[in-house]
Amino acid sequence: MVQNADVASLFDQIADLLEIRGDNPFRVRAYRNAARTVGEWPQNLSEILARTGALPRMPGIGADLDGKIREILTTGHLATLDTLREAFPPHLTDLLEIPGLGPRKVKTFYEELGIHDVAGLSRALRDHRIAALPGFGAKSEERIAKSVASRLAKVRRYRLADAARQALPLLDALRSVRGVRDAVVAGSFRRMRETVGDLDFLVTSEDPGPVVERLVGYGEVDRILASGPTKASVVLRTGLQVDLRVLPQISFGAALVYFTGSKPHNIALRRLAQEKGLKINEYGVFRGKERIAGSSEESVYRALGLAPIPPELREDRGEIQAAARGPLPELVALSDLRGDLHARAPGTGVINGVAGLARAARDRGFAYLAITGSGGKSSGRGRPDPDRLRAKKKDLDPIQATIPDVALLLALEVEIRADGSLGLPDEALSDFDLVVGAVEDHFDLSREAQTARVLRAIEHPRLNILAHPTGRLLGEREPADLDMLRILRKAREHQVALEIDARPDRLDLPDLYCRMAKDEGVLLAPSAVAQDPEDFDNLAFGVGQARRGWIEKNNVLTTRPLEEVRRFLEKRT
Ligand code: DGT
Ligand code: CA
Ligand code: CA
Repeated sequence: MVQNADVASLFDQIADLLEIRGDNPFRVRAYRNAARTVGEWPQNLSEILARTGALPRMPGIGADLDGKIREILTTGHLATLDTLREAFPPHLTDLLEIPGLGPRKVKTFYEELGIHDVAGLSRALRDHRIAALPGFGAKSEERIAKSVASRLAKVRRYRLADAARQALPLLDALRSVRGVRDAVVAGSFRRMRETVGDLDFLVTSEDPGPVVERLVGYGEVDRILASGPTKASVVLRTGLQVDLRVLPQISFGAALVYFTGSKPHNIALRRLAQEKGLKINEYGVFRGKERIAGSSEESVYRALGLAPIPPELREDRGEIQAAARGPLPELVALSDLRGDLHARAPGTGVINGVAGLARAARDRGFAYLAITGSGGKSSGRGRPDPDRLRAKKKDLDPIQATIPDVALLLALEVEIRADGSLGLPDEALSDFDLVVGAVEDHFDLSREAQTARVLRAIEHPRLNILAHPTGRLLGEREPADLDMLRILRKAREHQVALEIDARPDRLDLPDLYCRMAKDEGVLLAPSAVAQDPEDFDNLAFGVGQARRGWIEKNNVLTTRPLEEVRRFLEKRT
């Protein structure tokens, strides 16, 4: 369901682009005002439209904007914006978020120096090309450089897997303190967001002092920001901040809800409590002075008339309305997975490498594992050699013999070229159990061209899985500009599954697209893309994205038995 904030964001983007283009200021202002009105509107417009067939009358929203809001609510996008975007590079508007940079300066940077994203601006600053621009000079260049640096520092977020590597030993350390009953990492970490800003530890104990001492004395601590009787904040050597709260068992549930967040979810809960004449805070749920819930999370949600809500869903994306109607979907769990369709045989020592991966798969209770030979550009120098890949099939036989409980499939990973053709001739694709296609370059094509490229690849009769569909690299590369709805519909039509690449820097397919995939009936395939046995540990984070996308067991291809997977791969129904 489209949220009011999504509508507001599209209107803001129009205003940004119109401003960069130097459009009529009144028109820009109309979009800005509409963005604010819609963003602050107390009811979900999408729901109102669905229920009543009309939008409420809103100040400053005339017939034209009313039509545009309907267009967004019903189609998920806005043709006016799509047309406008075609005229600009996709990340140009990121520059507007840098303090001190308005549309006029961004326009100058773009037109004079071809700067179209923050990275480009950083390079220009380093080479002192900004100071050389008419009307700028060394002083203003320095000011801009400071803004860029502070913005980059402020938005520094840590990948979920990296945060986990730091959180888990600390969690163990806190759990081992005498008197500690429960210890969890709440916040965005518990919600399995793809990146976290900091770690929020909650510990229950009747004796908080030693818990706080353990944290501030922890070996990885670089500096102590604050330390009190029941709470502390520290920064680890990596720069990651840790917030700790120690509390009595009786309010553990309420504190878990409060500090797991998200903030929008909490705000919505508080509003719901008010409607019911209740009060909710980190200590419990109260009717007047009487405390009616708080020791467990379940008690808190029940007291508000809600089914318990899994942490991954707590983003105010419709979970509260759904929990008021009845139980939430049973989300897919790591233990539901029966295999992985994308593991990588290292170039040399194939036998040892594959055997290690197969044993790791067996230890996880997997029934199948696809080993991927790379046939595209990523195979390195020279032309792809289908014969060499075919030879790998024989390599698998002796390994299969020693590890009979995991069926080893042979997959081919093939590049999707810029025009959407596959990087190997059709004959080469037929000898494999499955074909995994991936975009590996030209991430900056226009939305239209990028979408057409992927659509064409999906139409290829041999393609089974679209790997890391958006190409995002967390903190490094934005997702490619794609019309995901069209891609999902095409994937459904051609029996292609979308991968959730669980590698720490990808987590691609992102949560919102997972949810779209579910709505469109497209199957997902979480994959560790393992090269080493321990890489399979990352599957937990891939499943986290799926859970954030409301994915259930039956939406996932690899929760199915081998025979069903084979039928899917052979494109029989
Ligand atoms: P992060 O750390 O940026 O990845 O995101 P979170 O969600 O972990 O946010 P954080 O660490 O600032 O706070 C943890 C939770 O505490 C947050 O999800 C909700 C709750 N919280 C923090 N500040 C407020 C607030 O002002 N109001 C309410 N209702 N909840 C808050
Ligand atoms: Ca946090
Ligand atoms: Ca925090």
